[in-house]
Amino acid sequence: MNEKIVVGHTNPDTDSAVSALIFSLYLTAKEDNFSSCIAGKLNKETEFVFSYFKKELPFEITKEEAKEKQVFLVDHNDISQSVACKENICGVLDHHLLSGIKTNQAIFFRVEPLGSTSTLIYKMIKERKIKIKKEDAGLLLAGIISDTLNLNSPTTTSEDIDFYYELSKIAEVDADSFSQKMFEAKSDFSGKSVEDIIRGDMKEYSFGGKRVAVGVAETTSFSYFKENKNEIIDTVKKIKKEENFDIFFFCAVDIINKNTWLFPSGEKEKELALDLFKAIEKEDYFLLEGVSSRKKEIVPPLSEHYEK
Ligand SMILES: [Mn+2]
Repeated sequence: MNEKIVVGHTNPDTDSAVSALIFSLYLTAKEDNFSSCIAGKLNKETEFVFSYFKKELPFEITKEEAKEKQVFLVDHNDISQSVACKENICGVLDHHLLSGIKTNQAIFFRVEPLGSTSTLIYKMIKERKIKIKKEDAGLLLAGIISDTLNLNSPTTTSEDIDFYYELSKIAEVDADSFSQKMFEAKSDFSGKSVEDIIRGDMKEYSFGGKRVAVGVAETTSFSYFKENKNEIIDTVKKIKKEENFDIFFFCAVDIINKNTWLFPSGEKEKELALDLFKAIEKEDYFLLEGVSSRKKEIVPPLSEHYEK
């Protein structure tokens, strides 16, 4: 029997890393031995969360290494964001739009439109009346905080809110001050190149046969992006070319004031920014006022545009 793993999407974020760890424990208790993995290097926010709760990091895995294993996907269901392929997927647990994924066999599949995969995992833990450890509750809380921007994202649901308070109680964590520390860690770009930042949270989609990619950097202030905008513009163009994307946007998101600076990589992207997002054209970038969610506000108009 092949080894079984639980893994989140490539360019892992906090929700995908904590989901892989906690859901591997859930599955191991329920049926079989699962280990947890991450599909790439962690960002500073996620590193902060794991060290805060003194948890060991899931180990990093490549597409090549994953071939030998049975792979349970958490926090994604899109092959273009995965180290898995349709031959070795053994389950999906997620909160994103459906990608039309095809598998070779019947698999466990649960997707709910919640603010985070962490929310869904805690829902399942409650359904089975399992007692959760203090640090594990803290990790799931961090997943909710990260994906819902501390309940401020338009993706936030009533279950996210309820579980946020329940989990912070169990974890004995003051969620507001903890979220501030997470967001400071997230906004620390020191030691990283502009290219690292643009590629750090980049997601790829296939819409109407087009390869569409959207990178996001969440921050508490635009100052880094103001200072580095020329290099950012050159780098988004370079990445689009290197990766052969049909469409590529990079978005800097001010998670405090909920505004997005959209950096288009070409003329087509500029057109889309004006048509689809009603963006306000600035000298070097486009302003999306009141926008903070790739999942709810940036990807759906792109998907609709190319799938129709
Ligand atoms: Mn997520």
